[in-house]
Amino acid sequence: MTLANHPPGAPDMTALKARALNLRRKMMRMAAGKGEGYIAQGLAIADCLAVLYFHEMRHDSAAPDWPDRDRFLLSTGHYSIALYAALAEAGYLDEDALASYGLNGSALPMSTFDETPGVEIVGGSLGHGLGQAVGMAMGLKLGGSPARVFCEFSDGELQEGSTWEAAMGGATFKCDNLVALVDCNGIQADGPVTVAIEPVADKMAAFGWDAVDVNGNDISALTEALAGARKPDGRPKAIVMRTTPGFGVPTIMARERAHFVRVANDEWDSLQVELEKENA
Ligand SMILES: Cc1ncc(C[n+]2csc(CCOP(=O)(O)OP(=O)(O)O)c2C)c(N)n1
Ligand SMILES: [Mg+2]
Repeated sequence: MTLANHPPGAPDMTALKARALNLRRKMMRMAAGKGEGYIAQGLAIADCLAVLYFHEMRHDSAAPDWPDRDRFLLSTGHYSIALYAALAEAGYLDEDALASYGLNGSALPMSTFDETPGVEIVGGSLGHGLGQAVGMAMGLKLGGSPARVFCEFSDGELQEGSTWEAAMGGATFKCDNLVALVDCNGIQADGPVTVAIEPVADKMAAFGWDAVDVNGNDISALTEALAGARKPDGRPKAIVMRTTPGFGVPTIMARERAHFVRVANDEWDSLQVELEKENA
């Protein structure tokens, strides 16, 4: 299968910004429909997902099971709202299906399930994404596939030993087809991350990874970091993303506790207006 945009040429910043805004619009509609959700994290990783799905990754929504597709693994299953927005924007999900986000019996549960088209792993129990990503990257390489694996995980998960075991494995087994996207948003559920995880990029480098630290809400920094992560040099790559919860919607950005956002129905309307104003 050949894909028109690969290998990726120069990124089209205007197009990628428009995609990121579309993702944020979709997420705001989903959260408004449900009345609550993990919208702050979703808004924060919209830029990363826009760059992955519309620039960096080789994938085709007309062939979701294409064996050589690049994989995106969302380790933080509770960020599902962002993944669903990206999958709808990329043509894997019907736009109409988004309205069922988080409802009982929905195919789009608040924490990801791998039966949803385009969703590669089950989410919910944190600390397992990177281990699965290492296994997938090894398997693809052993099978001679050119596919790469992109794995998002969080600062909260850096407090779990399983993440560091996976980091050691990825380096040991020379998974240079693996890119970790570490979402350092500074929070974990009810407050700030409590265990001293910094300096994250230096620690990943000490574990044998090629690691960089970027502003995760800067599309041009993300495209540059991802271009740098294409090197087949025997090392797995880590992009440590500093993201701002609620990015793009000032009232959510200003919230002291943004892990789970629940506001009144009419407030959702004004938050959607804020998003449009910020991007006008
Ligand atoms: C193994 C495991 N322990 C605890 C939880 C409960 N939990 C859900 S979200 C969350 C916060 C984790 O921090 P982070 O992943 O950084 O999420 P953020 O607050 O930034 O959304 C926790 C502890 C879980 N889902 N899985
Ligand atoms: Mg966090």
